[in-house]
Amino acid sequence: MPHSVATIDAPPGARPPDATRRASAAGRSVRPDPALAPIAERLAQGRRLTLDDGRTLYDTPDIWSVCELADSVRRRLHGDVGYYNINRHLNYSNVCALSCKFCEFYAKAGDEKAYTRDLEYIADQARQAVEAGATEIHSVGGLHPTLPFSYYTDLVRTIRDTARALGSDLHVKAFTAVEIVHLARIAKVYRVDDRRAGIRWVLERLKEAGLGSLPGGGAEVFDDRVHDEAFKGKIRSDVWLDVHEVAHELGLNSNATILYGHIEQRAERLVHMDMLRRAQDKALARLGYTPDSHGAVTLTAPGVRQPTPDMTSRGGYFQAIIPLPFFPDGSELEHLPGPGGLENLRTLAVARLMLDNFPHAKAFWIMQTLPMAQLMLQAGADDIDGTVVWYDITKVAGAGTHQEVTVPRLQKIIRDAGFVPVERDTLYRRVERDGRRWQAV
Ligand code: V47
Repeated sequence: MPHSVATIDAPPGARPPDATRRASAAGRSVRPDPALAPIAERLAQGRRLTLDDGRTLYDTPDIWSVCELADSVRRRLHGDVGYYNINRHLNYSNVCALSCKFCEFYAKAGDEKAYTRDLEYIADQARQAVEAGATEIHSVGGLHPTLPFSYYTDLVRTIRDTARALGSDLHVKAFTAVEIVHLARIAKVYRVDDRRAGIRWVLERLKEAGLGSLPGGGAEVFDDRVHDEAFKGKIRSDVWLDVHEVAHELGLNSNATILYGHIEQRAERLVHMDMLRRAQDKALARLGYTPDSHGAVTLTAPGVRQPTPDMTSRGGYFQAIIPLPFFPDGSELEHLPGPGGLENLRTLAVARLMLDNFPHAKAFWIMQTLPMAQLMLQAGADDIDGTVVWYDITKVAGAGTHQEVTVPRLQKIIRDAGFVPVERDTLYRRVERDGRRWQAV
């Protein structure tokens, strides 16, 4: 087996032999690709990768070395641990004022497939979640044109109260950034000239009702061209980032996604990743981390202490980057092929390497599939999400919304990939349990 670039020993700037360069130029796979040597060196020193490095990681035919580099970073952070959780997704309504071209989920009021869950349904889901030992409910929906603001605070309160009445608790991770802005509009507190005030008002009330964190959805690709072509009407990147920053200021953790493999270019994905890591630099500085002279805080350098939930008294932060591969079926962009397996693997690995200040990289098995999530555990991912149960936003061919996987299966998937399965809660604390009773340690 060729020498790993992750432990590359070529001197900096060493030129590859002619034959190797010729093979590289011809696009044949050469392992290790010498173009990756300076990147390996920067990673070994815990330095931030540039956008040019990102381009090299995407362009090299040596995808396995890219995965190996990402794996070495994830092992530095998480050793041989592979995380999963026991959760339940709850899509409260698919009725949406928007009609994003990539989305197959939305319906218009009155459509046959339109639904909006009442509080009784939500309480029942919470009850079932507690009975299954879940620690989290992940709830998102469309931008419903007429539901009042109180529906959303009631949704959160209902989940928490139902769980407590059963002697347990459920972390509510709910509402993407675009939903938060929609709620501010519904509550008539959104002002374009001071949007943060309205966002803050909404988040404070949701937090009071028991909201625990924000999911990473709705980020799509932070690029105006892609926005205008594929999801015009949705908030732009500056507003998405504002929502997460205000959430962090209020001590709420959040995640971030990137929806790739449709009309965007790889270069636009890299800019998206760069914008996310700059936003995380700010969040980590709020927690007391010292930025370098360029304002960067790097968590993947050897020996750096990772942020922990007890720090959220000072502010929240992004926990996980979750690359989401585009599912064309049923969307207005159905004619596009969607990303292939190697592109999914590479994008996960590149995201792990570029987002040096995100503690976790998640391979969301529902969209990646379980076999791909297993490969991704070896290519930078440390988390594959959870039991899920119901999921309506994307469905693999032929499957309905019941997309559940059991805990033993999740554990086996992780173990067979060479990692030790560890149950986590939403904030990545380890979970100890006795049947359906659990506590985070
Ligand atoms: O916001 C919509 C995306 C997201 C399609 O934070 C699509 O832990 C692919 O954000 N093909 C929702 N993707 C999912 C999401 C998520 C999932 C798991 C965990 C977490 C977390 C967050 O799904 C949407 C949108 O970006 N999406 N349509 C599609 N056709």
